[in-house]
Amino acid sequence: MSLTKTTCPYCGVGCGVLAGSDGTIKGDPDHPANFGRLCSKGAALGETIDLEGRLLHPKIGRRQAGWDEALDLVAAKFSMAIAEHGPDSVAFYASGQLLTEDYYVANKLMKGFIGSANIDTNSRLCMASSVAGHKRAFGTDTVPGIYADLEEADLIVLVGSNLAWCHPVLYQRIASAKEARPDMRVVNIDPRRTATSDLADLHVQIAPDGDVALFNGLLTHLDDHGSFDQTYTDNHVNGLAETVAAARASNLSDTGLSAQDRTTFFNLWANTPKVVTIYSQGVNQSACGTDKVNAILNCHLATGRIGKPGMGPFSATGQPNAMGGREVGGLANMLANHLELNNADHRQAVQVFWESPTICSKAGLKAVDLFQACASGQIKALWIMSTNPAVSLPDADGVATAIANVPFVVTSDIIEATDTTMLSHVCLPATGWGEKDGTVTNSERRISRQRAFLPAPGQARPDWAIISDVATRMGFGAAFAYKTPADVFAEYVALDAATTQFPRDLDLSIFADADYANLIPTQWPSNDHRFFADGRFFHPDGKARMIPVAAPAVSTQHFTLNTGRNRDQWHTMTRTGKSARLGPHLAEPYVEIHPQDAAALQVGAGDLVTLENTYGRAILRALVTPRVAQGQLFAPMHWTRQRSSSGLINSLTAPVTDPISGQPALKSGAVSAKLYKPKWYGFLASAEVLRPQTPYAAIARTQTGWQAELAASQTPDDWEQETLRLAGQSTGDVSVQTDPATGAVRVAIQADGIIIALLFASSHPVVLSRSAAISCIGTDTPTLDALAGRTRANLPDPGATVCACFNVGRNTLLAAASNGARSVAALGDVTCAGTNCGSCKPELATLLTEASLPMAAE
Ligand SMILES: Nc1nc2c(c(=O)[nH]1)N[C@H]1C(S)=C(S)[C@@H](COP(=O)(O)OP(=O)(O)OC[C@H]3O[C@@H](n4cnc5c(=O)[nH]c(N)nc54)[C@H](O)[C@@H]3O)O[C@H]1N2
Ligand SMILES: Nc1nc2c(c(=O)[nH]1)N[C@H]1C(S)=C(S)[C@@H](COP(=O)(O)OP(=O)(O)OC[C@H]3O[C@@H](n4cnc5c(=O)[nH]c(N)nc54)[C@H](O)[C@@H]3O)O[C@H]1N2
Ligand code: SF4
Ligand SMILES: [Mo]
Repeated sequence: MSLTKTTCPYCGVGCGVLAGSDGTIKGDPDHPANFGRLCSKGAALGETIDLEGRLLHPKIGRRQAGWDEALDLVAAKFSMAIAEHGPDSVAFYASGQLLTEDYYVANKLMKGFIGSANIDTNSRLCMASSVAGHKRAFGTDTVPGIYADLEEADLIVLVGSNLAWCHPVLYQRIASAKEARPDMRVVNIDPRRTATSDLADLHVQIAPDGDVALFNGLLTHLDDHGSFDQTYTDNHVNGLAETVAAARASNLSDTGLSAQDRTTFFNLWANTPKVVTIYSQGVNQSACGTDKVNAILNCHLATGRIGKPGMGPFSATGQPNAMGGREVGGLANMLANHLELNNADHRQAVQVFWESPTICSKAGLKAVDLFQACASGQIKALWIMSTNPAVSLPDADGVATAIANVPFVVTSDIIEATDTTMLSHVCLPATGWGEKDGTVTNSERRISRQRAFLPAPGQARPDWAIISDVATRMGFGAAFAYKTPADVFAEYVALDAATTQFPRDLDLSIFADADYANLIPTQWPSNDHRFFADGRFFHPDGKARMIPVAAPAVSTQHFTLNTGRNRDQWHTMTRTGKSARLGPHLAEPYVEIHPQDAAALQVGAGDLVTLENTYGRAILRALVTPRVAQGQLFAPMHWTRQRSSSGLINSLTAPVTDPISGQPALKSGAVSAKLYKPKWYGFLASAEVLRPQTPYAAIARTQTGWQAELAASQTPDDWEQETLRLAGQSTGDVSVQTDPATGAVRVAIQADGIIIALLFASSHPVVLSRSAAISCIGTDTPTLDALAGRTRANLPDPGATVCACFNVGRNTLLAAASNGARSVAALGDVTCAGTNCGSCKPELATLLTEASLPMAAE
C-alpha cells in the first residue's frame, strides 16, 4: 500500500510520519526532525483514526442539522451580537493544534473583518511567557537555534522540561548524542525527579519557582568568574549593568538548593561554552514565567552563547503548531506575520493587504480574562475551535460555568462528547488528522505538510473552510474565497512579502514559489539558519536587551500542587484515550506524594487522596514516591469529566497569571490533602463503554473493551443490580460471589455464555491482575476461573504496562531482569520492550536499578 508523507499531530517536535489508510504508521526516515523515529504516541496513531466517538454531522442543540442551517445560524448570531453590542462582545478561542491555514483565516476574520482582537488560544496556557520573554530580549518572538544544536552541545540544561515524556524524539536524539560522546553533560532542573532526570548527570531539585533566583545566581557567578563575552555585550547588548545589579540582589536561598548543587551547576555552565538551555512549562506556566525566560536569556546574552552551533536558549514548543499560531499572530496581543498590534503602521499595512473594512486597534482579551468576560456577561457569542477549555483552563469548573453563561456558544471539534462540546449550542464537525491538509511549524521553525490519507468522514469539513463559510455568510465573501489550503498558505506568504519594509525575523521568502503539494519540510528564513550569532537583534537600535529580574519570595504553602503530563496521553485524551495500547501505562488520575507526607496523612500505596481548596476538589490515587519533594504534590492534567468523576485537576488550579504574558501559573497551586476512605473499592472490566458513576471512577480503554477503577462511600444493597448499572447493562446472566471473611465481592455478567463484565470489589484497594480480568472479557472462560482472576490459559500477570508498543508489563520485565537481562538492550532482546519507539527506555533503566536493590519494595 502506498504511504502518505505527513506530520505527527501531537507535540512540537513535529516528526515526519508515513501513514496508510489501513492504519499503517511509520517514522519518516527523510524528515529532519525525527529521521524515522517515533515515540509511543506517534507510533499508536493508527489506533486513533477510527470513527468511535466522532462528531460526524453539524448539531444544533442536540439535534442533527445540515451545514447550511448551522452556518447560517452561527453567522447570524455573531453578526447580531456585533450589531447590538459591538465587535468586542464576540470572541474566538482557538488552538495550537489548528493548522497554519486554519489559524490564519480565524485571525483574519476576527482582527480584520469583525474588528476585534478577541481571539486568544490555548497557546496562552502554553507558550505565552516564552513569546513575551523573547520579545523583551530580542525585539521579536524568535527561537534562535535548531535541533542540531542539541546534538552539538557539550552541556544540555533542561529547565522545567520533562523531555523524555513530552518531546520524546528530541530526548532520544540527545540520548544518542550522549551515548556517542559520553563527555556530554545533561543537567535537569525540576522540583521533582522525572524520567528525564534519569538521563541527567545532575538533577537540580529546585524549589518551585526558584528558577529566577538560580539563573540570577548563575549570572552573578559568570560575572565573578570573568565568563562574560565583553566584545559581544559591548556591541550588541543593552542593560548589562542593571541586570547584573538586579541579579546580585537575589537571594540564593530562594532556590532551595544546597551550596554544593548550585556551585556544581554554576561551574559546569561557566566552563562549558557549548551549552543549550532547553525550557518548557516548568518555566512558562508560572506567575513569574516571563521573568524566568529572561533570567535564562540573560545568561546566554551575557556570554554571547546564542545562535552558534551547540549554543543557545531553546524553548521546546508544546503543540504541533504552537509556532505556526505565533507566526500568523493568533494571540490577542499580536497582529499577523510577526507584526505588532500596537504599531499603527503595521496595522495599516495589514488592513491594506487584507482589503478589510476595519482592523482591531487594541489588544483583545487573554484566555483567562476572556473566560472571566464570559462569566461577567460581556461576551455574547463565543466560538471555541480545537481545544477543550472546560478541562484545560485553571479553575475549570468556573470556566464551565462561564461558558454556560454565554448566550451563544459554537464548538468545532472532531469528537462529539467532550466536556466543552457538551456546553455548546452548535457543534461543527471538523476533519481531523489524516483527513485534513495544511502546514505546521515545529520548535525549530520548520514548516512541514500535514497531508490527508483518509476520506473526510460523515459531513466533517476542514476548519479553514468552516471559518471561511461563516465569514462569507457574515458578508465578507470576497476576502474568504479560498478554494484550497494552498490558497491560504500563498496569501500568508504574500502578506510577508508585502510587509518587508518592517524589519523582523519572520521571512517566508523561501516559500514564495513553493510547490504546496510536494512541499518538503523547510525552515524559515532558510534551512539550518541560526539567529543572533551576528549580534543583529530586532529592537529599534538593533541590540538585544538584558532584563533585570527579581526572584519571587519563596513559597511556604503546604501542599504545593504541581501538574503536567504522562508519557502516553495527550492533554484531554480525546484521541490518545482511544488507544488500548496507550491506556495501561498510567490508567488512573494519580497524585505523587512524598513517603513522609503520605505517612503523616496515613495514606498508603494504592489509597485514595482528596485534594481540596476554594476552587474545588479532586480524588486521586496516591502514588507514594520520593520523586516529589516533601510538601509538594504532582498530578497529571489529562483526566476529564468524561473519563473520571473526580480526576479533573484544573478543578483546583487558580486563575493566577503572569502579569506580562497572561499565562496561568498551572504548576504551583495551594491545596490541602487528606485520606479518602471509601466503603468499597472496585475494578470493573467491561465489553461496553463505561461512564463514571461512583464518587471515584476512572475509565480507560482496554484490549477487550473498557475498564473502570471505582470507589464509593456507600455499599450497595444489591451487588447484582449495582454491577448491571455500572456496566450499563439492563439484563444479563449475573453470578455473585462474596467472601464473608473479607467482605470481598466478585461479580460476573455473561450474555450467551460470554463474559461481558467482571467486577471485583473490596473494602481495601483491589489487588488483582487487571490484565487477567481484562482478557476474560468477550471469552467463554468459566465464571469460577474468571472470578478467581484467572484467564483460560492461566497466563502469568504481566503487570502494569511499561512498553506500550509491544505491551510488555513490569512483572515480565522484572522476571527477565532476574533471569540475567541486566541492561536496557538485553531487556529489549528478551522481551522486545523499548525496541520500537524507545519511549520507555528511561523507565527500563529505572526498573533495572530498582530490581538490583535487595528486596525492592514491591
Ligand atoms: N506525552 C505528552 N507529551 C506532550 C503533551 C502531552 O499532553 N502528553 N503535550 C505537549 C504540550 S502542549 C506541551 S506544552 C509540552 C509540555 O512539556 P513539559 O513542559 O516538558 O511538560 P510538563 O509535564 O507540563 O512540565 C514539565 C516539568 O516542569 C516541572 N516544574 C514544575 N514547576 C517547576 C518550577 O517551578 N521550576 C522548574 N524548573 N520546573 C518545574 C514539572 O515537575 C514537570 O516535570 O508537552 C508536549 N508533549
Ligand atoms: N493543570 C494543567 N493544565 C494545563 C496544562 C498543564 O500543564 N497543567 N497545560 C496547558 C497546555 S500547555 C495546553 S497546550 C493545554 C491543552 O489543552 P486543550 O487544548 O484543551 O487539550 P486537547 O485535549 O489537546 O484539546 C484539543 C481538542 O481539539 C479537538 N481536535 C483534535 N483535532 C482537531 C481538529 O483538527 N479540528 C478541530 N476543530 N478540533 C480538533 C480534540 O478532540 C480536543 O477536544 O492545556 C493546558 N492546561
Ligand atoms: S515526539 Fe512523538 S508526539 Fe512528538 S511529534 Fe514526534 S512522534 Fe509525535
Ligand atoms: Mo502546551
